[in-house]
Amino acid sequence: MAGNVEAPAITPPQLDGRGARIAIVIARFNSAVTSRLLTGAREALRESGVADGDVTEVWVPGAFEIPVAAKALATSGRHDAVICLGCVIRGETAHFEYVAGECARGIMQTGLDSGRPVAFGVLTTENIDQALARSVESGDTHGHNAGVDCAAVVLEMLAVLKSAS
Ligand code: INI
Repeated sequence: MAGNVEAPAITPPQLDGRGARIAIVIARFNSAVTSRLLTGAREALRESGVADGDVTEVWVPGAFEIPVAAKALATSGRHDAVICLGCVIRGETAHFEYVAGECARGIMQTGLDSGRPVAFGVLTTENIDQALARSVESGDTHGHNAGVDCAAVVLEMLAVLKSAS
């Protein structure tokens, strides 16, 4: 119908993670937040059937360092997909723009260069409260956890890339 701007209904895919080998890069900077993202991602992967032994964790100093580690993991041949977790809080300086922007650019480039799913689970917020609301612990119904989202994203994209190849 002309002028109809209603979005089409989207059926969430059944995510079967059995056999998927997933690497997770986590920034230590703001680790009170990033460790919560990690817990969310790991729990969601487990719920989708990914074996704990098929998940590899790699910690890096800050969000700026995520892309180089993600690229090494994505091109190693040992992992099917990479989840990138970090937290950049604006604060008072322009440093935020450089760290957040270059991190995002590098993560996207890693996905394009490697041809593998690389999920962007780097929070970019004005303050710590916003970051905590996007990294809630399981059972907390206020807010969400971007690590959980990333687990679903890489499994869906693995299925997408499989059907496209
Ligand atoms: N790294 C982060 O992950 N989050 C931040 O909020 C942050 N701030 O605010 O500066 C940050 N900086 C460190 C950066 O990621 C690098 O580790 C550092 O510049 C060394 O390369």
